[in-house]
Amino acid sequence: MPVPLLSSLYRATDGADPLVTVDGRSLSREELLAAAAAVADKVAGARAVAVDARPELETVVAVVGCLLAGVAAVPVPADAGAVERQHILADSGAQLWLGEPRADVGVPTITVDPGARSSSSYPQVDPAVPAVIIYTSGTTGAPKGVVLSGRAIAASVDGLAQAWQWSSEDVLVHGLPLFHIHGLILGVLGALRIGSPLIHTGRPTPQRYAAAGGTLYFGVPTVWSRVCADPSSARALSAARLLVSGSAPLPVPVFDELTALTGAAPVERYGMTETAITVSTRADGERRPGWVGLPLAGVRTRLRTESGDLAAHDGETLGQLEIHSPSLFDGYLNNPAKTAEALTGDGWFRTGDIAVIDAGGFHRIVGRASVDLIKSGGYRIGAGEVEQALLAHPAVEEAAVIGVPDTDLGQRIVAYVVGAVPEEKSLIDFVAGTLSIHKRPREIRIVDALPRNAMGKVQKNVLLDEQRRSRR
Ligand code: MLC
Ligand code: AMP
Repeated sequence: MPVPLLSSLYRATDGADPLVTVDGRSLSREELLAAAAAVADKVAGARAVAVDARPELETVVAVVGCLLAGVAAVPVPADAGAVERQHILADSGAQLWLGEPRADVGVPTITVDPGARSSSSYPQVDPAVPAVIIYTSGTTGAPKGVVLSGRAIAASVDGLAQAWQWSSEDVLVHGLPLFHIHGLILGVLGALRIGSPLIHTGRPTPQRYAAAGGTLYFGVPTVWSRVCADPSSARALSAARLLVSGSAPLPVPVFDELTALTGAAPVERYGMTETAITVSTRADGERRPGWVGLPLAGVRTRLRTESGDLAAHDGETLGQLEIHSPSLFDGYLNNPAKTAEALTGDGWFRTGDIAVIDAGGFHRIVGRASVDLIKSGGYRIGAGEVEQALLAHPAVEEAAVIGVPDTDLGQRIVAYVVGAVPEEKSLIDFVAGTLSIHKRPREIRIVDALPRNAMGKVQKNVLLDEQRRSRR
């Protein structure tokens, strides 16, 4: 009999100690189970349910309720604009909206009450059924729904528990968004599987991290670089057992500074929505700046060169990273063609990341194969979706979007636009309001024409070169 995904919820513990705290509001194990059962009572029988995934206790109760009932939870980004929200609702076929009522949501709404209690008990859910559907960006088009089973999530969390010696003795702290795998899958479902109390800080600010007093901390590199910029908060984290970075490359200077300020090197781990977390450095192993470590238990990795051959694991030869893992997704929802494209004939996932692997099995992520997949603040953003959003503005005739290196965000979205655009800010707000706030360009450059090659294709390298020159 497999262990239920949220196994710690079924482990009798004494007392009313908080198991989950979000922005100062807490629930004990028993309270969470009973509040989530009240949600399960209302959603049972649905196929998929949308969750308004704000950084609030309600989101945790809603997602756990869906999992109890065996209903796929579809977290909707808290900062989603109208077009993105409608796309997720329509594409996922969500039958209910768990959240505050909204005029633009056409399915029945159920408000979530963390104070509700139900004594219903639910049979163990088949680990093969979809547990969550998370929308993530590709290079072009609207975000795709990544279907993750309970089995895949459990495999990734168990691999990390082993690598990090993550146990119920840990207190996990983070303040990451609750609509991606980092904050939601690892940061909430992971904690509930392991049984380590979670303190979600509402926002991932250095001061809130410092005040939380945990043993295990999660952050994206932008969070860690902001922690380093606040040395007294950074020093307060020296009492923690592990600081973990992921979702984007941790710059070596940030790794070094964090090590100097806290007295311990951060642990880095690598993952993707489609694969969950697959590679990590170990609590008791080497932590090498710029490298993300070894495959988790059950994970196999390989590199493929441009010519299609397998690349040597010699620490130097670059290749596209492919992954075989029990934590792989079940496919993109409603999109068998894209699913087939993403997998090799023998069932390995093509990550689209360029990497090297050394003879000892250590991995270094060198970059993305495509310039059109941007990582900004740890968020994955497709250049194509931002370009489409810009083109929907009546004043925009042409648009090209690039990710420019940025010390705070890793990459910053810059949009080159042709058209009689009234002012930059209105265009930025337009994208923030249709797509989502975190996908807005940080800078708009209005130009007479975009550089194109003989085939008419925009030469993004020319734009990137121009940015490089202007930063010198
Ligand atoms: C700014 N704001 C606007 C706006 N411009 N609001 C409306 N319209 C506009 N035009 C407001 C925002 O609402 C927000 O308000 C505030 O300005 C700050 O927004 P921001 O500048 O975008 O936030 P920022 O400080 O840059 O955020 C940094 C960050 C964030 C690190 C906190 O990028 C973040 O949370 N990143 C984590 C992403 C993540 O979890 N990725 C994991 C993907 S999974 P207010 O009031 O709300 O503050 C993955 C796999 C793996 O990658 O391996 O893990
Ligand atoms: P997402 O789809 O949002 O889950 O983003 C996955 C992508 O984030 C990967 O394909 C990588 O490009 C990037 N990523 C995640 N973790 C790391 C890491 N530790 N180092 C470098 N890149 C990372």
